[in-house]
Amino acid sequence: MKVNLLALLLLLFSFAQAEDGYRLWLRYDQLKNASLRTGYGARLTTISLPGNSPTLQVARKELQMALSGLLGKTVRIPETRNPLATLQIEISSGRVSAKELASLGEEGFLIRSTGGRSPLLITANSEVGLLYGVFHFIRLLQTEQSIDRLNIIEVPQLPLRMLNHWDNLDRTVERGYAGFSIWNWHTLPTYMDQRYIDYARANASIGINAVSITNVNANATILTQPYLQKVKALADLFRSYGIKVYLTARFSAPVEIGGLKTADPLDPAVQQWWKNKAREIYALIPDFGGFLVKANSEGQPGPQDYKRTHADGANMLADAVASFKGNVIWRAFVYSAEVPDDRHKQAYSEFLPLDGKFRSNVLVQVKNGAIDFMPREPFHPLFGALPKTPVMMEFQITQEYLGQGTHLVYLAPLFKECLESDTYQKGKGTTVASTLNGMAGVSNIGTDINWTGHLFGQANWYALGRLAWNHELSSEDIAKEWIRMSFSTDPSLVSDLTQMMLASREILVNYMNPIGLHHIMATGHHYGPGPWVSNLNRPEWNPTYYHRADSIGIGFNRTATGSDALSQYHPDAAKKWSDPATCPDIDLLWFHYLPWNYTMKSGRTLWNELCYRYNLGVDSVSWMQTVWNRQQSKLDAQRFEQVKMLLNIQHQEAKWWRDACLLYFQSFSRLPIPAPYEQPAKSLDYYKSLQFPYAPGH
Ligand code: GCW
Repeated sequence: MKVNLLALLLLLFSFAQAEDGYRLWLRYDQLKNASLRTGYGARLTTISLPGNSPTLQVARKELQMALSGLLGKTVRIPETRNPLATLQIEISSGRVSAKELASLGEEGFLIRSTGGRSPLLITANSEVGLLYGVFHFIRLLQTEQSIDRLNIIEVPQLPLRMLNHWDNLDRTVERGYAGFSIWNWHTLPTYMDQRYIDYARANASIGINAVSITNVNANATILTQPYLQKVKALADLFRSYGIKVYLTARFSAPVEIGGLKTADPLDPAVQQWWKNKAREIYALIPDFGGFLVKANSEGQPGPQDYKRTHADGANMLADAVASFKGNVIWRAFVYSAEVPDDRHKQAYSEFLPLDGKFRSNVLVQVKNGAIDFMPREPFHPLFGALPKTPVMMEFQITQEYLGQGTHLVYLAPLFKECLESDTYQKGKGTTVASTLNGMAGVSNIGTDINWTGHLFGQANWYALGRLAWNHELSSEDIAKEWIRMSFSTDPSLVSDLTQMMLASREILVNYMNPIGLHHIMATGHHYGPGPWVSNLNRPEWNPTYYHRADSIGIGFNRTATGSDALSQYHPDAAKKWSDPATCPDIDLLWFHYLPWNYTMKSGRTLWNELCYRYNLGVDSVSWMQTVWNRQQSKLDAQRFEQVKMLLNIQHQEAKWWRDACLLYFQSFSRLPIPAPYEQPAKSLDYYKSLQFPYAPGH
């Protein structure tokens, strides 16, 4: 009787709990498969944890929450060591050889079970390693894996796995499409929102170990004492989850908040100011990660204001944090209005001569491509080209150029495409991934109840963490994990949603930027198409700079007869791109200017291929709608409806992209949109007239 009552209560509870997406992938609803549940339950009767430190308390709580939810039973995890426990969680367990333990390093873990009645073991060399092991173990249960005969060794491939928030102190988020910043600076440090805890749990569950919480377009106020107290409160909380806090440093802070006349990095007073500032920060936050810096880029102050180099600037900050073991992450996203060179080439030209000139605690953070987080970009030529400098990858999780808050686009294939690209810098097989020391993702998180606005944005946060941990995971496996944890393990649902996610990025490329077109978004907010824009002050802010369409053809010639950006790549990497005949279609107009009647590999002319791709993109969104709709019965109403409505928007916007771009390019090609395709609904003037003064994220 008692048992039935409990079951009833649990059932009522699960109905009452709206599926609003807040729980992310850490949903711990009771497993539907009863025999699996009993099996797990029998295997997990008592758990032993090696203490009660803050990190172990986090692990204990998570296990209790997960097991009571998934298995529907309360598992007590007493503080005292229990040698008879069925799940033994131990630091540097004696049951594992010294050699194996050594292989786990600081953050890795091992999960082992020999089957039968022998206890399960999770071990690591550190508490945070144990925490990662616990989250991994919970994931096994959530995704309904067998826990008999486990022998898992997981070691992160990159030491720095990071989120970069572009959050302003007024709580707006640059390029944020999920509400306001989750950092409530006004109520910090006294009020600690539950969100901070759930944010840390989510990050720890995917191995994120560093977060930079302020916009790279930085505000010096964050470095003042009242704000540092607020940052300390967050850092104190995140510490138990293995997460270090970084701040963005405004290069002119010594002038703005320090009262100095200059921020020249070679000026001793400036150097001293930063040393004092670092000391002040480390007194509050002993494990402060360090500074992330955008300097001399898009109007931000920097060392070049004083005729110094990026290395001079980075090294000054690096010296200030070095004795505290802090890092300086210096962004390579630079291009200058004064330099007439192809924007594609500028970061490389600027940073190549600086290789070997940075202090050892400087990391240079490079965007995945040389332009700016486009739906598709060839990898940045700086990867592998700075052998003496630790390099971080910067991906953009927030979908500034990929449909913002309303398009379903799974980004793991984009991330993987870059990570697996061959730079050839140290011979064949020098993948981009192999050249990295860390990976950062520009966050897509905000105050929306489901964190990311679009529910599927959660998958991109998840994928970034998983790939930073292990870039060899496949996009498919990551999608499947996420779907199983976020929705259900139903095989047809998993298969349908996986297919949809895997195809989604290419679908967007087709209706937005096919055949290597890029940066033809409306300017400023970057929402919607704007290939016609040509009136902005700086040439490289105009879409016309990038597509170069005229009556003869379209595309950016980056070969030796054009800007020669190709010469910045290793010749073996550049080879396939240099000739239109061998250049893959996906990159064709990125590297080549070609006539409208150029014959593509498909046999279609370039113009017809454009028409084909744009229409394929639109039709594929209809296909996504069909896939989603046919899984309705397997999905909860709230999340089903939300994604359904967003897919409707995506479909309309895909048509908008197609019609606006084809009409505009047609004004040059003077060729018809072939008959089988839907003709544009409105005139080019109509699309040009659309204004979005309050588009988000700007
Ligand atoms: O993609 C561009 C964005 C800017 C951003 C910049 C950068 C933070 O449009 O909003 O500024 O990149 O990465 O610095």
